[in-house]
Amino acid sequence: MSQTAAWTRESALALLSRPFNDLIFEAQAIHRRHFDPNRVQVSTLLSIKTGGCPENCAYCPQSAHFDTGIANERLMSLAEVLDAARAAKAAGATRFCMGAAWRGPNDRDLGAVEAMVAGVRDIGLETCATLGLLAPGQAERLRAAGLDYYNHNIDTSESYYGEIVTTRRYADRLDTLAKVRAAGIAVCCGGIVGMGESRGDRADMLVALASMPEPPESVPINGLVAVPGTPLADAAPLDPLEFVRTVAAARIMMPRSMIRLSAGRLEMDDATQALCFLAGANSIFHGERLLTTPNPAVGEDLGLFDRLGIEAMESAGHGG
Ligand code: SAM
Ligand code: DTB
Ligand code: SF4
Repeated sequence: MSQTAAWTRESALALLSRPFNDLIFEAQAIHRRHFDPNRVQVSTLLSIKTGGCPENCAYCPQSAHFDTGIANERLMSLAEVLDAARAAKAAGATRFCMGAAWRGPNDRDLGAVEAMVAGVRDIGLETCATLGLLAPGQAERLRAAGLDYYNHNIDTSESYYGEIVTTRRYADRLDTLAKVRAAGIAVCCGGIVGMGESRGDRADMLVALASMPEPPESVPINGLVAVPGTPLADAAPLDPLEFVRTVAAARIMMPRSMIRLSAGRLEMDDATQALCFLAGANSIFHGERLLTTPNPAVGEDLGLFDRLGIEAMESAGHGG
């Protein structure tokens, strides 16, 4: 089922629908061609600006449109961010990702983020930021400050996007992704599954990612964290095996990208996480908090790595 022709909705859907064992076997075979199967890259997240976001993403606890109990906080200070970065490094992370609940940064806030990026880099961590939509010139500024990766997810298929967000268009996301790429920053782009989308939507999302002029260096696959107060609070949980299928298809369709088993690990048992690594996931978010929601304890992750014979990667490096 390896293919060189461009992926289509039909071929991606056929891939996602293959017998489970065939799908996982192929994903693991492809994974081994490009990566050490027993190494996983570890990133830590920090919410540098929490809550009060003007966008209405139906999954997000930080949107000002929903009452989720998350207060609108100010941008963190440089010293607080650097303390958190040092702690993340000490806990074994190689990349530090700073997230802000903005539609996009204004120029003054961007100045503060530039200082954070430079400081985190000096600590010896790869830098990543996720700040929303970027205006012309902002990606270049971030690159000049030393930003290695920019996270900006397409989240779902283009046709399902309007069910999830109405304050911006799918095309706006693609526009920012193009700006990030043009500025020479590595792209981290993926999506969320379990939002009531169909397997066809998951196929479309993976095709969109795999068909970018250059596929993203990192592809986070998030399981929806259903947060009370958000419109998706009562979304029916996705079959864990369907999550594993999505990871496997991402690995096959983007053989050289890092596939990140992202949000939703707390809701997964260890065997499901192990299947995700077998299916080609080779990156996780490490640390007890994602942005606002909990993530497995550091000790639990290290214990799982130990049981699976997995070691944390030193550094993925650019393009890896
Ligand atoms: N505001 C910026 C933006 O939207 O790009 C950056 C922060 S935003 C929280 C980053 C990503 O987190 C979103 O694109 C989405 O994929 C993911 N995310 C947010 N809430 C989530 C949830 N409840 N479950 C899973 N993923 C979530
Ligand atoms: C990504 O794809 N997932 C991360 C990161 N990129 C920024 C965020 C997950 C957020 C989960 C909900 C929360 O903790 O607020
Ligand atoms: Fe705002 Fe990002 Fe949350 Fe959407 S996902 S509401 S843009 S913080």
